[in-house]
Amino acid sequence: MGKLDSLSVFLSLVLRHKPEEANITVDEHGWANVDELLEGINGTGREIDRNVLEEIVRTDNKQRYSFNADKTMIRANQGHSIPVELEWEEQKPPEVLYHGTAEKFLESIDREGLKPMSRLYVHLSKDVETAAKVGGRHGKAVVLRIHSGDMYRAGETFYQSENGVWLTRRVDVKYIERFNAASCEHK
Ligand code: HQG
Repeated sequence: MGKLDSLSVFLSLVLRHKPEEANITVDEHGWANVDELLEGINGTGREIDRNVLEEIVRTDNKQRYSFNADKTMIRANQGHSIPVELEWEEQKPPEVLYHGTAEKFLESIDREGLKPMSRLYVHLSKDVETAAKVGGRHGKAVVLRIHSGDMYRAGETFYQSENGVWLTRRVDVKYIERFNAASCEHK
C-alpha cells in the first residue's frame, strides 16, 4: 500500500469510526476541524500536511471525503459508525438498486433482511459491478437485487451521499431477490 493509501485508510477510520485515534472529535454532522485533524494525525507518528490531505481528498477513488466551502472542515461522505447526521436530502430511488454481500451472510439475510450492522445505513449501489466489488470484500461475492421502488412507495426513506452511494435504514426480505450473476458475467 502506498503512503497516501495508508493515510487514507487511517483518515477513514478517524472520520467514520474512531476520531479518538487521532485525538480529535467530530461534530454532530461529522465535520472535523482540518488544523486539529492534521495535528492529531501527525501526533500519531504519521506525516501529513494540508497539501497531502487535499491530494487524498482530490484523488480518492470513491470520493470518500469532502471539505466545507472554506476548507476549514472535512468529513467522510458516508460509511460512519459514529452517530452523525449528514443532512442528506431524501431522494426518490431508482426502481432497482443492488447490494453486494458475501455468500456466508445469505442465510442470516434471508431471515432478517439487510441491516446496517456496524454502520448507520445499509449501502446500496445503482450498478451490479460496484455491488459485486463491495460484496467481494467479505468473501465470495453475491449480488442482491433490491426493489427500491416498491420500498419507496411503501414509505421507506432513501438518501444518496455526495459520492453516489444509496442509503436506507434497512431492507425487508420481501424486497430482496438474488441476482443471477450468470446473466451479467459476459457484459
Ligand atoms: C451484511 C465500502 C448478516 C452486509 C463499500 C455486508 C460500501 C448482514 C455486511 C460501504 C445482514 C456489512 C459499505 C444480516 C447485512 N445478516 N449479514 N441481516 N445485513 N449484512 O462493510 O455494505 O470503501 O458494514 O451484506 O464500498 O459491505 O469503506 O457494509 O456484507 O459502500 O468507502 O453485513 O463500505 O466503502 O459490511 O459496505 P459493511 P458494506 P468504503
